[in-house]
Amino acid sequence: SAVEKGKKVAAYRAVDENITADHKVIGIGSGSTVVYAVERILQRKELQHIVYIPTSFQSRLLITEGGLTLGSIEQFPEIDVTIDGADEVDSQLNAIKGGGACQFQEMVVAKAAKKFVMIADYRKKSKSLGTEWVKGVPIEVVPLAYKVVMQALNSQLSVKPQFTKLRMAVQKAGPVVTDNGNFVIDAHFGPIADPYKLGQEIKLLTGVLEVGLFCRMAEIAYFGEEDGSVDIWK
Ligand code: DER
Repeated sequence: SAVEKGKKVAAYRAVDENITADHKVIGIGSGSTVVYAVERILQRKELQHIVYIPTSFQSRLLITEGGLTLGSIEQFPEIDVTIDGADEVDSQLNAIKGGGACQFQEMVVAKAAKKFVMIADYRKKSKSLGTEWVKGVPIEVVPLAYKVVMQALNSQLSVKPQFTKLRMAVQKAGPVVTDNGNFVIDAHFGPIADPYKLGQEIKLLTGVLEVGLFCRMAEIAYFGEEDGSVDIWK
């Protein structure tokens, strides 16, 4: 499909332009686009010696099933480059992430990297966060606090959410449980004028572990187009 083709060309270009044989530690994000990044890494023999750091159980599987060297962020707290997907990206390279409920480990691994690179298909390009991705900003919360966080989201922020929803699992009864044993609340605000400020406000609410707003972090973003070309934002 055009979307899969877009994911692939973006991922391949990002790997080819950002990972070299002299890198020692690379962070691997989560989701479906990053699968193509690992596919490209596996095609390049000179990248096989590098240690790869996961951002989720899914990401860990990608690394181990590819036969790549798996490392932990505890062993390698300094990362050369982290490559990850995104749910929506604005022209300042602010992003909504967490569609796959992995944003806590993704944030740790992205922040530990000297260079953070995002890859996506054309659907993720946005003029303002909250206009293309309308499922809500993913917020990872400690389970016992999810109700009080929900209340705080609806009463203590400078902007009111249009909805706040506890993310329910599809093939498991009850809520989605993250790799860290937590819940996810999706809060939709409509177009977000100041994603950085909103992210900071939400992060301060008691019970919140991490917010899926990755602002002022990425150095470059690759978007695969339907015609197989790649649009690069930096
Ligand atoms: O959940 C996440 O943060 C993923 O990186 C997600 O944002 C991208 O998933 P996709 O590559 O399957 O669109």
